Amino acid sequence: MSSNKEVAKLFDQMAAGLEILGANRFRVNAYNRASRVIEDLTEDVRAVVEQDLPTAVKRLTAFDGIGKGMAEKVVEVIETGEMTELKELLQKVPAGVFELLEIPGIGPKAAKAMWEELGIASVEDLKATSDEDLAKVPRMGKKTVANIRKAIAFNEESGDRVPIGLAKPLAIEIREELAQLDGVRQVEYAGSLRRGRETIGDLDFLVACDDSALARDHFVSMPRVTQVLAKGETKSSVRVKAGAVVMQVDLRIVPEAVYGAALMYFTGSKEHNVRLRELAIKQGKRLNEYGLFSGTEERPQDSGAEPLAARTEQEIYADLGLPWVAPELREDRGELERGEKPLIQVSDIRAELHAHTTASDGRLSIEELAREAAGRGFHTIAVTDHSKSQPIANGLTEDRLKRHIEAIREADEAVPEIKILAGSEVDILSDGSLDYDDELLAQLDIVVASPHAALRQDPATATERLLKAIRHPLVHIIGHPTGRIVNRREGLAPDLKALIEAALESDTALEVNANWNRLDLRDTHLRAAVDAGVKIAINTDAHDSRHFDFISYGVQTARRAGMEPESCINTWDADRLHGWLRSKR
Ligand code: DGT
Ligand code: CA
Ligand code: CA
Ligand code: ZN
Repeated sequence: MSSNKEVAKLFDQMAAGLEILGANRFRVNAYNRASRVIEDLTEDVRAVVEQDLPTAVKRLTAFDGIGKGMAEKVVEVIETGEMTELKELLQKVPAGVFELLEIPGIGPKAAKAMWEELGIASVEDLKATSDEDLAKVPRMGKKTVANIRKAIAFNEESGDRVPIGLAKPLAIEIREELAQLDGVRQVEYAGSLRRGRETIGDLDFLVACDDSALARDHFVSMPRVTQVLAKGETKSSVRVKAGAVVMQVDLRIVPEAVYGAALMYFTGSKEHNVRLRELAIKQGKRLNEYGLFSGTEERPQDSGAEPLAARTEQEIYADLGLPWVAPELREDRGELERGEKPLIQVSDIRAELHAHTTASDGRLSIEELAREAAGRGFHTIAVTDHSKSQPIANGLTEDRLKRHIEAIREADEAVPEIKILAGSEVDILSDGSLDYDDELLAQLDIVVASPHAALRQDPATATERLLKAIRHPLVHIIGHPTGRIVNRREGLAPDLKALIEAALESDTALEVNANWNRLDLRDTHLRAAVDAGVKIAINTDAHDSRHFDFISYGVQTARRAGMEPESCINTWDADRLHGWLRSKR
């Protein structure tokens, strides 16, 4: 995590705290603005400060939105790791009141009101407060109270699980660190991360090495470790903190000869392991984390039995008469009967069909976006900026879109390596109508229709809304169909079966939005769509060049759904893809 984000967070907290204490608007705004500016800086704020301390304040004030006072605080934070003023503020406002702000729908004003009027100083307090009492808080209607209750329940359900997009980069760093140690022969993360789940409880590392003491000692003293939970012969556990991410990390050191068996066991899922063990027993064998053994005696390794297979996962699956099962499929959802059908992989993806430019809220120009996509070996990139009902995202009015189409046509000439499609991510309004009229939509090569607002509709209304968009003859793809945000917003809960039927009938594709905050459709819903034969698009929704990397999260979600490349329109060659797009014109 960049230090920009960490520093910005402190300023954010400061602003919220001041607001809770009823401080002057201008002061609150100064912190809010500084937080936003720092978070959006393209330079690393730490590097800016450390480049030359005596002139740091002066150079920081050159950034729009950072005055002298804020600049001094930035320098203090970078130099000392803390902000004195924030520490003082934390003496006055209980930490639990800040916790309230984590609940969607509760801002500083509401937190302040609840704290002052009812003495609510933690989420626990809030839970214990009756609806009647809560409704006594100024500007707190019945509906707000109901929404807060829902948000609390949702937060509890998602618990402390970390989104895969935050857990995976951390895991990759830890893996690199362990791999570099002398004598390490094998190292891999197992568990839910290897299976590609959308959120991760803890990280599970496996190491086979010559010097287990060295690996263990290094593991518990890695830079991000904040607490050592266990340090034992075969298993060690630590808590790490990297930016805003706090996770438990387990390390198991195993002999190389049984590495495959251990990797298989600790990759899970538990349910998949149970199935495999049942299968082994039917075959007169015993499977555990030390290998696959003949005979059904428990813990055969204790009596010195040699396993039939243990070194690699492949050998073990083969001995059970199975092809190797991709980790993403190991959820006991029929994977043992799947056979050798191909599973989609990142290298199959040849087109990006949902991306934004500076015309709306993206950071790249049309040409920059096209060159980025071409550099990734794609034959097609669709420019799909936001439509007019998204003013925060600088959505395009009809006139702007018409000019944008012309600019896209020109860019297409200028960048011959790739086909640039003129498109739109058009809003599906709350009643299912689209944000542009048909005449304008018909001029576009590709239409991605997505819900962005009114995401708390009841399921029946949401279903009608999405059905209308799916059946619209000019729509190719439904973008992030539910609008959910992992761990933060549930989004729409439409009747998926109805959507799938309609998508099949009207030949409309459903999207897997690969941004790890979305992963929408989610794996289980996607599986139903794939099984029914619906066309699927996997798009990164890129707003910047690095967002193209999100594709791996989308593809992993698709693999969890058992998707073959064929189902995904982004894998098709240019002729086939363009032909299908034209069939809706
Ligand atoms: P998480 O951490 O909640 O995201 O999910 P996992 O799947 O990583 O679960 P975790 O960390 O508790 O354990 C890692 C793997 O170890 C799990 O997927 C399967 C295996 N495992 C752990 N405990 C058991 C167990 O009691 N029985 C079996 N069969 N497998 C287990
Ligand atoms: Ca785990
Ligand atoms: Ca674990
Ligand atoms: Zn988008």
